[in-house]
Amino acid sequence: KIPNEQKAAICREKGGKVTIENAPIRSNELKRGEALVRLIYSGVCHTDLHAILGDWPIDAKMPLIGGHEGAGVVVALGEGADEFVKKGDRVGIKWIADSCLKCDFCRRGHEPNCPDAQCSGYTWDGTFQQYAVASARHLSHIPDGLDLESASPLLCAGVTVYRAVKEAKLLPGNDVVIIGSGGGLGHLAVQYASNAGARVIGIDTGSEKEKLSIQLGCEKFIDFQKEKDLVQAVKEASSDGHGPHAAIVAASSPKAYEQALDYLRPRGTLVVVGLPVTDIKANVFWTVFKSLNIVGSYVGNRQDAQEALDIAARGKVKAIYKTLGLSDLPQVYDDMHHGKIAGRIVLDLDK
Ligand code: 8ID
Ligand code: ZN
Repeated sequence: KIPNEQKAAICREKGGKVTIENAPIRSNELKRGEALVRLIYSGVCHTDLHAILGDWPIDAKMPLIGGHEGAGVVVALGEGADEFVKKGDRVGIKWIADSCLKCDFCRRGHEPNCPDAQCSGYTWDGTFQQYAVASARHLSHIPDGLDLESASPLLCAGVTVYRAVKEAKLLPGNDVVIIGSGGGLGHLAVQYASNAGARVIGIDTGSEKEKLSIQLGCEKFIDFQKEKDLVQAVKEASSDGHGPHAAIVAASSPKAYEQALDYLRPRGTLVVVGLPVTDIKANVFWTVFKSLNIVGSYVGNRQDAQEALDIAARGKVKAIYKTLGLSDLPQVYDDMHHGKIAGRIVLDLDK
């Protein structure tokens, strides 16, 4: 039985706070293609914090229910939604809430680049609520053998870095640096990259994130707060001293981008993932002389999501998280702002 009311974390103004409130459930007004998902868990991504702070050039809807790593069960279907999901299916809500599936970009699998793409927890109410309305065609199917709790961080962090590893075009044996290797995205990037046969160098700070990075597969770890000459240290950490083949920036730090262009080896690839409010300053001469590649990587498509989940269901990748309650979200944002979170925080939406 679907109740009339639920708990949700709502942000009412840009730069404002989130408050836990009673909110209506739209179960009787599902539109064509929509499904109602009873969410049990949601991960908290740094993007959710950027959204409420208003960090980016595109505004989030307000009032906003944030969140885009939701895991739960389908409980109601709008007309036609049964083409994609059935009641009782275990599903995930990811960042791309919807896209047209008809345009040039969608047809090529570039769903995040669809001009009509909707984003969970940004342009479309997200997963910090117990019952979310979703576009059925963009729900991910959570494989058997993967519980909802451990699946949730994969729905953004996992998919995003899995795709970023693909964009890095690594060959087995290549060196890759993961910047932010102890964070939500980074700790999963370390695992997906090791799985792809790469040799992983982690950069982050503090002993907890160092331990996590090493435990998950980094062969070298560099603490960016302690290391005086980071560029030199990364080059030395690479197999042949010429620098790594790729750098995946999974940190919201402007500095990380400047340094990466300096330590990458000739023909190396900078994968732009972390979203600090900044420009990338690439020197033209060195970009040409070293023949560098700079590629933006924006979450992943439906297939990337399915693959990232399957790899985890097969036990090759495991999200490391701590579970708190929905009511703890304000504190989680505070800790995130201060860089105190190793791995991910998952919210139990009933607490
Ligand atoms: O599709 C995308 N491109 C996408 C998808 C999801 C998230 C982009 N993001 C963006 C987020 O908006 C955010 O800007 O990726 C960034 C990282 O998200 P996250 O993993 O959820 O954040 P986190 O858990 O806070 O981890 C960041 C880590 O970076 C470290 C921190 O210590 C933390 O562990 N870090 C920082 I801040 N500066 C660093 C530096 N200079 C650094 N690590 C190494 N060097
Ligand atoms: Zn995210």
